[in-house]
Order: sequence, then structure tokens, then C-alpha cells
Amino acid sequence: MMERVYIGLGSNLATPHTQLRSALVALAALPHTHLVAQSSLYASDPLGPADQPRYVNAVAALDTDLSPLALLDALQAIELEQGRTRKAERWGPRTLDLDILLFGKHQLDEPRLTVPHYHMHARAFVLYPLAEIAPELHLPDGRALAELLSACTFTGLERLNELRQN
Ligand code: PH2
Ligand code: MG
Ligand code: MG
Repeated sequence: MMERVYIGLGSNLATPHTQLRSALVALAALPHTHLVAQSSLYASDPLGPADQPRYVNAVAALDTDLSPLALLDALQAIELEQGRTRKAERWGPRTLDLDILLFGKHQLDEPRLTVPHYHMHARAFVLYPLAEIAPELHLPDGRALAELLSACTFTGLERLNELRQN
């Protein structure tokens, strides 16, 4: 059965907006998957260590027949393809981060994958792009995205236009 999945995209190294554009092309090419929608790109202040560049973030909606772990494998392959290296530093800089935010109405708590994504309900750089493509969304626990948004400020976030993407 096709599931509607939301992916958070983030980058703060190696021309971030280019990283996100390539990642969207790669997502659109995944097997058994359709890219349904993509948000604008947003510049965002780094969450975590402050001595790193600003991020560019976006959210994409996919319909997929892949299982959650098969999709995770595919996303990690795209991250590696785009030069991702795993460093010890938590929340450190990265060329590309692809996070499964939501997988249909599933709630998963497995060693490799927690869905909904841990902190999505409080992150402006996730909630605002998500609301752009799915304003009526509800989380699996019933909370409305609109309600989460109203508790989360736009501070530190900047929607990028087509001409100024970095
Ligand atoms: N991702 C992180 C850590 N901090 N900050 C912003 N602004 N955007 C991110 O995507 C991000 C972050 C770890 O995944
Ligand atoms: Mg992340
Ligand atoms: Mg990640």
C-alpha cells in the first residue's frame, strides 16, 4: 500500500541549496516512489553548536511502496552519494541530512528509526516548510500541525526566493 511520507531535508556545507536541489532530484528517482510536493527552501539558524554555518532546510512529500527501513536505506545512500560523513559531534555540520519525519500514520520505535521524528513538533525549520505543503496535516497522535505551529516562532528562519538561494 502506498503511504504518504514527509522527508525533512537539511544542509549547511558545500553550497546547501545545491545539495537540496540534487537531493530532490534523487528523491524523485527513487523506485516505487513518487515525489508529490516540495516546499520552498528556507535559511535557518543552526540548532545545536552555534559555530557552524546557517542551514538550508525544506520538506518533501512522497508516496511510496517502500517499507520504512527500505526508505531509510535509500535516504542514507543519497546522503552518502552527496558526501555525507558521520562525525562524532551531535548536531554538527553536514552536506546533506534526509530525515523521515512522518510515515503515514505509523509510529515506529526501532533501533535505526523513530517516527515521527524526535523533535519535529518543536522545530520551526521543519514545521513551516511542512505547513507549506500540508497545512491540514495531523500527527499520528492526533495533534494538528496548525496547533504545533502556533506554539513555534518563525524566529531564525527565512524563506528564500528563487534568486537568492544561499
Ligand atoms: N539539523 C541538525 C542540527 N541542527 N539546524 C538547522 N537549522 N537545520 C537542521 O536541519 C539541523 C540543525 C541535525 O540533523
Ligand atoms: Mg536531522
Ligand atoms: Mg538525520
